Amino acid sequence: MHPGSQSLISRLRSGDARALARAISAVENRSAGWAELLKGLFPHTGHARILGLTGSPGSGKSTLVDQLAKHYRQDKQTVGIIAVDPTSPYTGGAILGDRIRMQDHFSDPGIYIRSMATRGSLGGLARTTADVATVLDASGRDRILIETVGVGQDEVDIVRLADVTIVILVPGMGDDVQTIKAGIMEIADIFVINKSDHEGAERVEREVRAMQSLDMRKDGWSPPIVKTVASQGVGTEELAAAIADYETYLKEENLAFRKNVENWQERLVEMLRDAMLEKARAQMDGHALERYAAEIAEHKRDPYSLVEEIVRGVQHD
Ligand SMILES: Nc1nc2c(ncn2[C@@H]2O[C@H](COP(=O)(O)OP(=O)(O)OP(=O)(O)O)[C@@H](O)[C@H]2O)c(=O)[nH]1
Ligand SMILES: [Mg+2]
Repeated sequence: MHPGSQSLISRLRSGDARALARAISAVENRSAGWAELLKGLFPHTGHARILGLTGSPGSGKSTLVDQLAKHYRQDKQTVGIIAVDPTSPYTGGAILGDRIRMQDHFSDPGIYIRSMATRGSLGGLARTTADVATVLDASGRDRILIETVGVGQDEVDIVRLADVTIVILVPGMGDDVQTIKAGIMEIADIFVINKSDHEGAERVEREVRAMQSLDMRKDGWSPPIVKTVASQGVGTEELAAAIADYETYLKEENLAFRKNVENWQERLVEMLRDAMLEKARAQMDGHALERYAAEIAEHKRDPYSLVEEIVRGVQHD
C-alpha cells in the first residue's frame, strides 16, 4: 500500500480527527488512492452500529439525530454523523441550521459530523455514503447516525446499510401516511412520530397501525411507534430504548448476520456493475458511446452484438 495511505490509516485509527476528515474527503471525491485506503480500512470495520434516520424535509431528522447523539455521549459512546443533504431548494437553509444546532458538540471530539451533498457524484450517493460509513467505522466510532431525506431509491439504498432504520413521520402531512413512498414505509424498523406537540399525532399513529396490521414482516419484528418532540428532547429515551430492543432482537434471533449478508449481496452487485462499466468505458474513446448510438439508430449495427463484443473485450482485459 501507498506509504501515505498507511500513515493516514494509523493516524485515523489513533483518533486523529484531521486524518478522519482527510480520509472521508478522499473517499467522497474518489481522489487517487481511495480504493487502497478502503482496502486498508476494511479489516478495522464491523464494530460500529449504524442507525439510519429518514423522513420528509423538515420532519426533524437533524434535531432527533442531535438528541440521540447527546444520549449516546452520556453513555460514553462515540458518535459519527453523516447528514446526506437534500438538494431540494426549500431545505437549503437546513444545512446552516444544522451547523448552529450542532455547535454545542463541536468541542466534543466524541462526535464527528459530516455533511455530504454528493448527489450525482462519481460513486453514486448510496455507495459514497456506505464508503464514508466504512471510514467512520474503522476510526472506532461506536455509533454512526445517517440522516437522509426519504424521497427515493437512493434513500432506500442508504438505509439498507443501517442496522436499524428509523422512519420519521409528522402530523399533518396531508394524506399522511399514504403520501409516504411505500418503499420507505417497508424499511422502518422503528417509526417515530415527531412533532407530537402538533395536532394529529394520534391520527398518524392510527394510520401506521392500520397499515401494519396488513402486513407481517418476514423477520417477525413488529416495528414500535415512538412519539417524540425532538425540539424539547421529549421521547429521546424511549427512542433509544426502542433501538436497543431491536438490536437485542436482532442478536437473539441471529438476524444481524443474515441482514448483513443480504446487504453485502446487494452492495456487491452494485460494486461489480460499477467496476465492469468502468472497465468497459476505459476501453472506449470519449465519443465511442455516441458513435455506437448513432450507428444503432441508423440501423447500421445491432445493440445486442455490440454489447456482447464490449463484454468480451472486458473479459480479455
Ligand atoms: N414543534 C416542533 N418543532 C420541531 C420538532 N422537532 C424539530 N422541530 C423543528 O422543526 C424544524 C426542522 O427541524 P430539522 O431537525 O432541521 O428537520 P430535518 O428533518 O433535519 O430537515 P431537513 O434536513 O431540511 O430535511 C426546526 O425548526 C426544528 O426546531 C418537534 O418535535 N416539534
Ligand atoms: Mg436535517
